[in-house]
Amino acid sequence: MNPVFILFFPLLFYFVVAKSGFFNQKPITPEQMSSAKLLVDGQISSSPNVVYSKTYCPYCTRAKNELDKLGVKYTLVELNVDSNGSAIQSYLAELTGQRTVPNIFLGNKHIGGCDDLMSLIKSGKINDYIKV
Ligand SMILES: N[C@@H](CCC(=O)N[C@@H](CS)C(=O)NCC(=O)O)C(=O)O
Repeated sequence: MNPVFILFFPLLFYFVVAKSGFFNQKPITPEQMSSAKLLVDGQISSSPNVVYSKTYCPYCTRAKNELDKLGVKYTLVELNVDSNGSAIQSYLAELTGQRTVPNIFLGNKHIGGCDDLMSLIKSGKINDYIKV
């Protein structure tokens, strides 16, 4: 076998698998989960519009831009910079059945992700959810 491949595969494994964080994810503690529940329940009941996002996620950027264009004010939680972001994401999965971001609530209702937001905008149904 070509020695380049002998070196290439372990390096590929290191960068793709080991660096992905798959093996060093710490389990979420019950305390982190209950504090995430308290936070999310509070946010989605006290603020009509909430977006759970990640700063590097292109779908999140698109959704935030569309809401900004519509003049919608929303509470923004960037899960990748929040110290309890993983627990919040897990609680959102329990609550909404959705694990991906953006996870969007408008008018105190869960509407889904970016694709769902775009469909609501396209159909005009977005007006049933937002009070600008
Ligand atoms: N169809 C979804 C796609 C969202 C999506 O794939 N988001 C990625 C981030 S860009 C995600 O949540 N990946 C899992 C994670 O970050 O935990 C939407 O329109 O919102």
